[in-house]
Amino acid sequence: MTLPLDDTLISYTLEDGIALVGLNRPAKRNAISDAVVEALSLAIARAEREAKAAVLFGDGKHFCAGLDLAEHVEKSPIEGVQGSRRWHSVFGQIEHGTIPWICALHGAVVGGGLELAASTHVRVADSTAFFALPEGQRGIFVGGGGSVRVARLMGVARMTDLMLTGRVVDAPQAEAWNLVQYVTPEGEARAKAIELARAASQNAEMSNYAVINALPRIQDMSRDDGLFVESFISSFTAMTPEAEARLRAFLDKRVGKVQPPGGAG
Ligand code: 1HE
Repeated sequence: MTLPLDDTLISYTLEDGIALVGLNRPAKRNAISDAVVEALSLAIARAEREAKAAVLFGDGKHFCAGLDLAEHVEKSPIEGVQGSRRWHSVFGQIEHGTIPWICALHGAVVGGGLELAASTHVRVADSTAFFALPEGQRGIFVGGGGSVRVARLMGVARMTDLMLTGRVVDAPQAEAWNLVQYVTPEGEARAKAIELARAASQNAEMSNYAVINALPRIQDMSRDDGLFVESFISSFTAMTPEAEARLRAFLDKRVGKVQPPGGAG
């Protein structure tokens, strides 16, 4: 299916090596249509070409209202399957790509919006963020990878509860449930996400690649296979010239030590 590419649906800015990618359909609460998915795919590819890390956020009052229900109601069963597989592929571009993605969440993070957030590597929510999976109420099921990614983040019992009962979770609860790693005051999630993206962008490229690509795959392996694969990735990563330069810099006391939280010490 060829869709007209509408690059107004996703905003893209490159700032000091960090790609800032925005869901830019605030009148529809950033609901994800097929065209949004295609525009997002292009933005991800561009970010991978020119950025060392990326931040994903939503414009307007909400991060994302999930699947575009107006578009979905017109679809045949096979178009539904194809659409879901396309979401998997594009969200997979984020999850198993080449650069770290940090997402900044506020307002509604629901349905497919939560599935999209779950494909990024670190999630920051401000105090206005709320999380829900209203698929059951709409007569549908998750289709953007939620049964795998969201269930692994918060646990299948909690996800089942949200989907069966329509429970809506606030930002502190989402942090306690491992859906997000940071909670900020209102309006500060994006700045925090940019700060974290900058920190991640300073790491060795190969280390970041291993964190993004090896760590989640190892979770899918048996314990013994995971430990075995870890040894090879560990050795391979340490043998890159960049690793050697970084190790020498530490040994020669040319770079800072690990500081306790708060920085003093
Ligand atoms: C939409 C959508 C949408 C808003 N698809 N058009 N997602 C949901 O079930 C969530 C549905 N949305 C809401 O519950 C609310 O819109 C919000 C809580 C997110 C925001 O409320 P509010 O008061 O700020 O906005 P609003 O007035 O409800 O919506 C503004 C417009 O956005 C309105 O259109 P308008 O033409 O009347 O102005 C809404 O119809 C439109 N809009 N959300 C289409 N989702 C791959 S499987 C994933 C499955 C799912 O994601 S299921 C969850 C779907």
